[in-house]
Amino acid sequence: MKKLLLPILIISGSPMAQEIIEEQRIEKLDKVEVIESTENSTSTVKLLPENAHSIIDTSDILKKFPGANVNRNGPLTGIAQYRGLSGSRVNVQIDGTNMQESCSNSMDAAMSHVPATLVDAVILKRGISPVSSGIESIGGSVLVQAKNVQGHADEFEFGGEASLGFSSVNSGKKTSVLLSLASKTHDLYLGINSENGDNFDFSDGTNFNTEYDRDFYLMGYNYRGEKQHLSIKYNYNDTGNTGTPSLPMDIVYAEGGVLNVDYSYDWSENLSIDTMFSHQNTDHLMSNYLFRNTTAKKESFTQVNNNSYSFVMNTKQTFGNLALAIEGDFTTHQADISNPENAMFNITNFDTHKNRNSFYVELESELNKTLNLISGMRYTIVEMDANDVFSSVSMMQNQMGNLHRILQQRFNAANRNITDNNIDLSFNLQHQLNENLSLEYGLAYKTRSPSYQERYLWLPLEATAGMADGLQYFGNLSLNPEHATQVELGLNYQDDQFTFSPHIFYHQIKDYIQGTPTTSMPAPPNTLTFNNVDAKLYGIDIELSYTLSDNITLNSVSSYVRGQRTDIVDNLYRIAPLNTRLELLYSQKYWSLSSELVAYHAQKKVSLTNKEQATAGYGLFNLAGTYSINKNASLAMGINNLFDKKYANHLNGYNRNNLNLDVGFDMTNLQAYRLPSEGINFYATLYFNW
Ligand SMILES: [Cu+2]
Repeated sequence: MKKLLLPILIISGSPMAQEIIEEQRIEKLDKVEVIESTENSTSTVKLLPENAHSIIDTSDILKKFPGANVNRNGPLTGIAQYRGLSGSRVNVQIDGTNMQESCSNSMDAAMSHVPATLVDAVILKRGISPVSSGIESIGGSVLVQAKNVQGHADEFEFGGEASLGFSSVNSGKKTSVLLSLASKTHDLYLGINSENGDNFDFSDGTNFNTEYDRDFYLMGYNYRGEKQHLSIKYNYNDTGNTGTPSLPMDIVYAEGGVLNVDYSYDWSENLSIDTMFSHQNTDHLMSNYLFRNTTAKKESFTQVNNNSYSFVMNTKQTFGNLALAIEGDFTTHQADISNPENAMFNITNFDTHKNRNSFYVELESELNKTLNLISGMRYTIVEMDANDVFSSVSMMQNQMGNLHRILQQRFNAANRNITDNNIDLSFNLQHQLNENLSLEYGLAYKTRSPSYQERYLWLPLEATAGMADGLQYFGNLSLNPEHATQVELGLNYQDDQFTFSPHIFYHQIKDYIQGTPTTSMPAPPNTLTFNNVDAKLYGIDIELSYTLSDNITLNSVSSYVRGQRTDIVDNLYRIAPLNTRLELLYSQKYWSLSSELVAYHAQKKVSLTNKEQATAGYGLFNLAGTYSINKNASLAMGINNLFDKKYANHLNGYNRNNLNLDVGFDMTNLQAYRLPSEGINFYATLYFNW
């Protein structure tokens, strides 16, 4: 499967590249490296691990990728966005497992699962992801690789690394340790991360409540035989009281993780098999009174349970490299709303399952010396169902009781067992024009089945996978899957001094799932119902790097995406505005300095249907430095938002916390106050390795 990766972008180092990186670490800290891949002559961009030093949440790394961004609902709640699509449209995998969110509002967002200190690499397949990258990948694929180790010596060797970090804007502290015992054939490792922070400051005050508290553990074992590899990994995320001010509730806790077993066997040079099994279980409690002043106390307890499998056969044939695979997953979601002061109050929000079984075939063929084609076809059966629901409110003899009673009866009487038969196709053609210049053409047809929220949200609630638009939604049992036709054209130029890669794309999405004004009755005013509409997204993202001298490099990433409805005149909701990053890096043998300009355009192309408010543009200036103290220790420090600019990131939502006085709150208008982002922040991180 890994052989079929398209141009990928990697932030921080992968274990395979660790040796190369070790050598370059001192000299090229923070440099974006363009490495020629030997596999398909496609370029791979890498940033070194130290680049994550100012980041709390792993998803923030996405802002450095062309075309990518993050919808942030809290300090540990970052939802991946790629080219204007987010949520379940983006296939986020942690160590090869499709990560499931327990929270019906995605507070435990998949990309936030592994803390930045224990992430080895974040890989984004730029452009159209081949069908092999995931079961539903309409909005692209993001892979997070947690840290791992690989020994090289005959005898076991102890190894380890540790980091200690501080950030001033929120008095944030983080500590991480990774210990390993590794040899040529066996590796054992254990990683621990602990972090917490207070509410962050901005120039006019404090953003209440953005505090966070999390511990994270990972452990694993690898076996490398001559023909077979086995790896067993387990991770566990223990998030405590953590704010999500753009959502109606906050995180009381989210506890759970993934067990992943991967086994591969090389039958011969031309045939190998790769099998994977994983299990995930996460429990989560959220409440509307933890950090807020509430008279009507509510809490929601959610659980996710997932088992997934994959069986991939890779063969080398005369006509190319062929991959055949069967994979799938079985997921249950439960969410129950209760009132801690009234034991009689009880609402089944969700009690659903979603089973996906999928088959794909993918072929990588060298058509001639300059043309490389990856073509794939995937067939997926998605089967979903929901159990009967109950609301204690339905027993009340008033208007609210009437609403709950009718909706509950209607839902329980409906057929909720739904099966979708989905087909995905993808073609990626790489054309090497000369030594320095290549063109990429992509064409795909991708499908996504509705999420359990989009299908089964039977009561009008804001349980919408972190949309954070302040609106209540109804699910819809008659939704069709989304179908996207995607076209991509990319140019990659690379010489000793200069790299330049602009990519343009166009997506036409039929049956795009979007909330539209509710027409069914009874319904509270201003409620939306998930519906199939039509949409298109198009844009360009550009990556550029210029080596001015041995010590000075200029790096830049720019992204533009436009999302529109095509059935009516409206814009798509929560789309990143035009943005660019320009970094000037000066590096010496033992230290480096970088200055970065980040500029975001205003976003006025907002969704009227979602009552989305425009945001102003802004520019930020960041400074960073690194110093290698000795062979075993280094220091990274910097200042973000040097001029303490007050700004609102368009993707961070509105304040929903009524105690967040410095930001402002209006109960009658939930879109009244955009959440401000961090003011000036000084941070420092010490690294050790042995
Ligand atoms: Cu939640």
